[in-house]
Amino acid sequence: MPIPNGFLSRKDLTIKEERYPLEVYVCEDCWLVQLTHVIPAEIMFKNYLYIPSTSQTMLEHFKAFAVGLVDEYGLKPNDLIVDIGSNDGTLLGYFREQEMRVLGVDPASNIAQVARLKGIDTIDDFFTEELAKKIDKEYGKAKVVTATNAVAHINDLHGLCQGVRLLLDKDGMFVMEYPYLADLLDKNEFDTIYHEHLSYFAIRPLITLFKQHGMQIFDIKRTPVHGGSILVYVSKKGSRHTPKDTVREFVQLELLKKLNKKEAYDEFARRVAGIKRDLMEYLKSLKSQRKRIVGYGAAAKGNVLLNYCGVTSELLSYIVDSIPYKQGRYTPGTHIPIYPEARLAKDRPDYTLLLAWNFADEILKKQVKYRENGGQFIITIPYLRVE
Ligand code: DWN
Repeated sequence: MPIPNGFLSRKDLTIKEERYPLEVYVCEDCWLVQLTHVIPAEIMFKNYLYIPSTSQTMLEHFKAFAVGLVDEYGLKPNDLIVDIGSNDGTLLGYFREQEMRVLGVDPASNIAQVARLKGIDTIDDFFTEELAKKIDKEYGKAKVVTATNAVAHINDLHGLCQGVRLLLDKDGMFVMEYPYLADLLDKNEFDTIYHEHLSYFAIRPLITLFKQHGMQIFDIKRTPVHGGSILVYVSKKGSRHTPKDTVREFVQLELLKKLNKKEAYDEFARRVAGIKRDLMEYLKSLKSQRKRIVGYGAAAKGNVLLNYCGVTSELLSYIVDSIPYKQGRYTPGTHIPIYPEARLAKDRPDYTLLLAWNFADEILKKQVKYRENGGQFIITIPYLRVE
């Protein structure tokens, strides 16, 4: 598999692309689902093309996240909030609006610059125990450390825990948000398995991990973003935060779903093979009827689906996407050109394969005209359907 966010410019098309094994394993001791082949983080994250703030859904989500946390835990003006994987500072911007002191940490130098231009102090480096010591010295203890869609990207989970523990004040909390493994399996979200995501977390393996570092999960909340995510609240042992019933409820849910049994993962693999077969049969049948098919959303997960299923520009003539960085480039491995979204209503292809299925509501609302003129969306997750 090529790097999932490794979009190519036209001149790159002739250069041989690096490909890497993409194999996902489950540990039959602690049941952590994880990749075995780790691409060096510098290759994937130093110059990064993904920004969440082009999606209204994510802007609303981050605002609710920040306002909710300040209200629920009575955070005070000037409390320090550190965001790991802070990207363009969108989430921290909402904390700053509530007079919190904010600091971003993100290795993507190109996007850290965007955050700084918005006045969000950002360190463009990987979060490690060493960096946590420097932050503690320069900024003091953090009331909250957040990490939205970031922990799964980190290879050294023990270093992360040590750094967070060191940086948090005694009653501080670490709030991590990530796509929930139970939803990934239930909804066949196989395309979210790619090199940026080294771990696919259920709650039980995280309880084991945090316990090794004198920390505990004290609350868990569900959120629908990215195909079903959870917010996990972690504190130091002995802090004022005591575990709520939600922790026990999620552990029971996972045992009920047999996430500690090998069959759950073998059945998932069988369902994924079925989706690949059905999608390719369907696209090829449309092509044989001379239908025009394009893609929508040059998402990292979209690149996984395209490369895994073998969808190339033979089947999809182009993909539209809202992110300026991606327009004018080509998808990794499949070399499909990417254009601005406006092309869809103008060009009116017969079918559009929705690669960014996690934003289906927002995108289908945006493309009412295309659909009123007979355009149809093909959606593959959780099962193949046309809308
Ligand atoms: O964990 C990660 C997730 C959270 O985001 C990162 N490792 C990488 C990234 O994955 P992704 O690229 O699959 O993310 P998105 O945000 O699901 O990608 C959506 C794509 O769709 C973006 O390229 C933007 C595009 N889009 C669009 O063209 N029109 C999105 C919306 C909402 C739209 O209206």
